[in-house]
Amino acid sequence: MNAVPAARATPVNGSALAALNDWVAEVAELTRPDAIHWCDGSDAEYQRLLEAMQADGTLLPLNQDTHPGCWLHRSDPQDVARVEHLTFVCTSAREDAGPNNHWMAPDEAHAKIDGLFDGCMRGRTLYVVPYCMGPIDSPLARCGVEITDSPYVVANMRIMTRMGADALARIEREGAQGKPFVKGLHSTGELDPDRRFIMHFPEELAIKSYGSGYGGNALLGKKCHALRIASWQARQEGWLAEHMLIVGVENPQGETHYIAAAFPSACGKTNLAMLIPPEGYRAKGWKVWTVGDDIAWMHRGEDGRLWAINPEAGFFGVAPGTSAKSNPNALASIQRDTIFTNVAVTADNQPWWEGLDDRVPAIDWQGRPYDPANGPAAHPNARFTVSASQCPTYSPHAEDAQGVPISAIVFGGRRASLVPLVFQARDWAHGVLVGAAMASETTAAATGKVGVVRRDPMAMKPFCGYHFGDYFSHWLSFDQPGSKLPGIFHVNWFRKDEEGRFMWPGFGDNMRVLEWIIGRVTGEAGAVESAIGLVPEASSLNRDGLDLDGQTLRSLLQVDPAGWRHEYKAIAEFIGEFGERLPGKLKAEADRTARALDALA
Ligand code: OXD
Ligand code: MN
Repeated sequence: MNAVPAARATPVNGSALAALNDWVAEVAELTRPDAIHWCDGSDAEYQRLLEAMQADGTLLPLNQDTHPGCWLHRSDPQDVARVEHLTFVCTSAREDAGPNNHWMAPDEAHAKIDGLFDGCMRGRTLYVVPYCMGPIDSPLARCGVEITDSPYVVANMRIMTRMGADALARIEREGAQGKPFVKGLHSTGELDPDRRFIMHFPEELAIKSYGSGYGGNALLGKKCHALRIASWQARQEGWLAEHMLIVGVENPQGETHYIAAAFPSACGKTNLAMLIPPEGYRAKGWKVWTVGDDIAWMHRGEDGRLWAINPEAGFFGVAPGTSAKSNPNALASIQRDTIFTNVAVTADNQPWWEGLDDRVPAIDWQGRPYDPANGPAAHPNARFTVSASQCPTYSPHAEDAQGVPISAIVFGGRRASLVPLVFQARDWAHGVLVGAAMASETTAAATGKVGVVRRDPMAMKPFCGYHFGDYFSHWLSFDQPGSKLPGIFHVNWFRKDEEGRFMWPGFGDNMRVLEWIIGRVTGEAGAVESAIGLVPEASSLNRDGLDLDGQTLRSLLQVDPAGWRHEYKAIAEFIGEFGERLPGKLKAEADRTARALDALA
């Protein structure tokens, strides 16, 4: 592994809870709450929180006949997505954060954000939220404590993590062994975009977030801990914290292969994780099992394979576009006990969003009577928060302490042109290049312009807590004697024709691509070599029942050398930005592919 600065973590000699108590007291001294509540994670506590939020209008009950236990939260209209431009990685040395992160010196960052926290919880309750990322008994799981003044955040954390007394007990146990927990401090502040920061201090295993109540900015277990801080820890300790879904594909012989797939935010990870195979596959006995839809923590097992857990306990999924066609399992999951954020409602108070069905909503996400002149009824980044256990295809192995073995890693993005439906990397090093070179059109999951192609290595651009050059070296370091590494693939469901229509049907039909991927790792499926990797022959994809003509399928699998020469120039320029920290091996892989493309000119 690469040499990295040692962590300055919470001192937990003696009782970890003493360290926790001291920190809570210190935060209370700074933020001046009216009350302090230590969350135990019980049902009774959750019910009391819901009632209090209903009483003050933070949550509105939805139609309880059709959607029992479902609630609507309307966020501040200026607080609807992650804010990458206000997200900082604060390492002692600027270089360690890399050109891929906004950086601030730790002292300056603490001073700036502590100034905002000063007195901010007056009149509010400070909640102490102990949580565990990953199955509570898993050696791969990690704990944290979030201090927040938002009951909405507490309720979401209860769904998204293992929160409460069990996590606190684990924190105490691990403290006695000298293992630190991640400290996250959050306040919604005034929800003023000009007084908003999401700061990470990986060397201290600490997070401070001020001024937003929204998703990845505020539920600190998710992006802040399980990706930005965990990616830093993973590098130190020799594992991987990735922006990946985990899905199990069971064949008619009853063997299950697990696939981890990295797509940028709002590019269909939840849909792929919950895929329902086409009728012909179901009839033969193929099944799909959902382990996770957003984050994977992967460790090398004693058998040399990569084993993965989903550190989350719930789904914080994008609602718009979720329908009986795109994701029936998600729809079934969110019929009860779900918190909806920024969706519209129908006249009979059911949650509604664009793409759900052809009903006309009555009230938009801001609580106004629906008027198409005001834009979409649901915010394009409207979300549902739901326990993973409510998903009909939740894997019986999702809670396994050792995780599940990964057979294939898939990278992908939204690319309207050029990038084929699927190709396979030649080997691990080439696969790391394929991941590093990923690009995708931006979506509404983060504030900023939508639909612009940007490089998003391994879908981690907004989430890697350190220098991308070091991150690529870390990935390469897994290729060691004795490793039985997964095959690496790239997919693109989003190619468009000249009229701007999607060429590939997607959703359930993506199963055909997954079958080819599994066939490649088991040695059963054929492929042809191309300059960018191995592609299927059109005949090696199962077309039974597929509503797609042969010509379109062939063009989806074609590699256009001229277009790719251009792409590889852009890739060389992009990876060049990582300067001296770019591993030579990655540059050599890129040069090799560029030369192969030149030879075709
Ligand atoms: C998410 C995101 O919420 O990636 O998962 O933005
Ligand atoms: Mn995500």
